[in-house]
Amino acid sequence: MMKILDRIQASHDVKRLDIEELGTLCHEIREEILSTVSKNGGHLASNLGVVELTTVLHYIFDFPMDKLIWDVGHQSYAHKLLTGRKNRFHTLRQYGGISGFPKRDESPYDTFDSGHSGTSISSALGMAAARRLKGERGKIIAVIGDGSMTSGLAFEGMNQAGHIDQDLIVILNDNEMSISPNVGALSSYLNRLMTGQFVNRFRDDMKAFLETLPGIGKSVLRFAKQAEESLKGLLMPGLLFEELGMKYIGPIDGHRLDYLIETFQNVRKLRGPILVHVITKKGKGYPPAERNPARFHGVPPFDIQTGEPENNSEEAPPTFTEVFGETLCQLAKGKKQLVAITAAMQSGTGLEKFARQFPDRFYDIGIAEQHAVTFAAGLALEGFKPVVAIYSTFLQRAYDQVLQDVCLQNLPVVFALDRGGIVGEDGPTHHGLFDFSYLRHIPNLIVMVPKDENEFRNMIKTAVECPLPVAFRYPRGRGRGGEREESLQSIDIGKGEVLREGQDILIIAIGSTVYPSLRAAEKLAEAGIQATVINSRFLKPLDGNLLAEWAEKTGKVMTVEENVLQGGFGSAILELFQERGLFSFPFKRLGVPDLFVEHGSQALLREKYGIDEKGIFKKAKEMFEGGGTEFIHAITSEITESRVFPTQNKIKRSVDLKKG
Ligand SMILES: Cc1ncc(C[n+]2csc(CCOP(=O)(O)OP(=O)(O)O)c2C)c(N)n1
Repeated sequence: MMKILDRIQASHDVKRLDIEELGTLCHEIREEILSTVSKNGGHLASNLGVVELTTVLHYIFDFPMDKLIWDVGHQSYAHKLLTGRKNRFHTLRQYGGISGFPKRDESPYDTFDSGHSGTSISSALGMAAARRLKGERGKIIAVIGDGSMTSGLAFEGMNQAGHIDQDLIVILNDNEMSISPNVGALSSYLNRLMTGQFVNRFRDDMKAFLETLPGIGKSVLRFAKQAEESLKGLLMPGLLFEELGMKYIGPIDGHRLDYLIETFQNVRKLRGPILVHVITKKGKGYPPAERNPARFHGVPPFDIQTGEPENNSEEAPPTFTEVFGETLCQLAKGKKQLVAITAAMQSGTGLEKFARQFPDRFYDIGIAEQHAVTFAAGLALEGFKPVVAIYSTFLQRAYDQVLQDVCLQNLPVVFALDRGGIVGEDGPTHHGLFDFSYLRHIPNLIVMVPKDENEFRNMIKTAVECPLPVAFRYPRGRGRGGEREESLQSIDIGKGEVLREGQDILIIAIGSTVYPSLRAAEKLAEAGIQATVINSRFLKPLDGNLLAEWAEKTGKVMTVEENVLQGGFGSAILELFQERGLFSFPFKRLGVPDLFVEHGSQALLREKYGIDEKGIFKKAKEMFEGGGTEFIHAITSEITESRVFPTQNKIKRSVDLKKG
């Protein structure tokens, strides 16, 4: 039998349904999400929680004339299914398939590309302001979770929203969870609203007051009672939001279609900034996710019956994240000043064990990366050794704090940058491809990049013992396995290592590109080309003498990095050679070109951008065979190539944009 979902192309199809059909539609959406995410991986629990809310928004509002903005966007699957993407939904998060986040170039119903928390209110407010300036009609709606509401940006948006009095509907999707249980004062406040402490007190006060009014009191009371179920909370104060200048409506059961419909029918008629507080259950409808919403926040493919991940081999090497978490616990035992900080990513950054073992020295500060860094600066000033564990992409938020509050004051804060490089299916908002470029130029900061687990463990020790600001950056995924060296050794700051010697070409690699470079060198040897491979280990400071020595010995240099080429590792080596007056050899940089990398598996994307073993081999061979062919940066080329020209003080510019 044809499903209702198969007939839905857009909001106007949803509007034709009656309440029973809407219920069936919700059921079908859940099945579709569950089935697809179990195969492709993705954000399961958040999506299951907003099925009714999404369906009702499409039932009440007129998208895309009205605009719907999803904060983070990880919960937009139902929205995608209701807006013409059902047939492509099986390609979710796969290379060339539909994205796991809203994408404007994917659909006119996707209003704002998101992926990072807290952007919905500001972007919605901007659109609302634009509508007013243009004299256009239409509602602007931002849906934001209680976790994302803890980010400073959300409050900056609300602060302005209440002040400029634009028409704006903010829906607070409160499931009491960020990825882990939500934290902080805002979370406690919402919890009190939800459990009705405010509501009951207000209701009692209001009732007593109305009853004292002769004549009108009783009829108003009757009306208030009738309105209560559908307009639950219209009379109830969300004081915080009211004080910020927004009308507060709620809390409303986000799984009751009838309540949601009546509420939004009324909300639609209201003007000014409004906050609708909707209560949902993360993982709703799939018992394993309801029981453990944190584990099902973002999942790899799993078995629907058991909820267990596929390919869950006990023998698989540990992930870099796990190695980080374990090593930090090991170090924290002997170092009382060591504290760990996460911005709402306790499990994502591998800090669960640390939180259990050292609860007094663990801080989950909410989705507030800027605060995390400056908070760490304060701790460091008082003699502590804060380790801020953060995904590379999210530290982008706190660039100024790293520079200004930590490095300018030379404070010994450690930055553990997880998910450096290509992260895979989460795509452009989540790849950690800019950190080499945004950290390399900051004075006082040391940046280390491990090639494998043992080196990583030693780097963590080195960082924790270092009296300066240090960052180490590691990739998403598993390490190489192999024997674990139990005792930890400090690494000499700024020392690289020669892993293989050969006279024909020098390959300088860093982090995740070291082993592929070594494998490529083996293949090159089979083709009669002898490569030296240096593991730089440090992005900063560089081992200038070692690199210069081998550049001169081999006469051809190639750098390989999993970062954008602009301002990255290869650029650093070019600068180093320029400073040392080394101009007399061909130079090639491999890395990610000047574009935003799409979503897809890590392996596929590394291959596409030529930074896997195959790509390194191919380019090194070409370079060896092509000898001194001169190329200069081609903006449109996939791989930027450059040559250092043999003029001592002047870099001659070639206009030849021929590709290699
Ligand atoms: C700036 C930033 N930091 C961290 C994250 C990682 N992250 C993705 S979703 C999420 C939790 C969001 O919680 P909430 O907004 O309540 O949505 P829910 O998943 O509970 O529906 C976090 C921390 C992010 N996307 N952006």
